[in-house]
Amino acid sequence: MTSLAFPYPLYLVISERDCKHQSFLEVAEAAIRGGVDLIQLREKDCPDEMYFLKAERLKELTDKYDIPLIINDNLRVAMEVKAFGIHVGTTDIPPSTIRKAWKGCKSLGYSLEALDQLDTEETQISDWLGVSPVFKTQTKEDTLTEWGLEGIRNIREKISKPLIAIGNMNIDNIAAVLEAGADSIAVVSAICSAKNPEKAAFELKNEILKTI
Ligand code: TZP
Ligand code: MG
Repeated sequence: MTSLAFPYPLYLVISERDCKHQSFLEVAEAAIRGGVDLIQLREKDCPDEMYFLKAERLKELTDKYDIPLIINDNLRVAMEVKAFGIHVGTTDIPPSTIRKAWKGCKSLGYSLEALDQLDTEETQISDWLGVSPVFKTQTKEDTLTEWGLEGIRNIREKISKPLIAIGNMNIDNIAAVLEAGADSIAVVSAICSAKNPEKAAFELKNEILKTI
């Protein structure tokens, strides 16, 4: 039984580029209807003005459904759209800088790429950790550690912060990943590449609810 330390068990990470069959806003809305609990907008190589416009449109949608919006790696955009929070990786703006600059940040996520990060101040002041990646994925190839189930168990023993599992999460491995100690399942392609994102989200959520 996994605790709901992080009450968003199905976490969609979305970008325009990763949405194969519909616009990112259509995918986001379908995914929310299917049961996604939180959305992170993750645009890479996107000028601030364009990032802001996408975030603003997505924020309107997430507000309509009362779903939290997280912005990946752009503090200015996150603050301007009054997002729920931000997610950063180890080579992005450090969590300590975000805490100082953005008092309104309600949720600060940090990618965990190596065990020696666990003892750092940056990890300690973050609200939750992205276990990144759990399994090898074509969606993001510049990764360091493929944690696997053993990696999740190991991290779980060492830290009580919410763990968000990301990297090739799909209907076949969700149960094992939650049982290993993850609190939330984050997906890109399992929803963004699906012909029917609402159905994909619904099935993923069902699988999660059977396990937690
Ligand atoms: N961070 C670690 S893996 C990953 C990110 C953003 C991509 C996950 O994509 P997918 O398609 O769910 O494997
Ligand atoms: Mg980064």
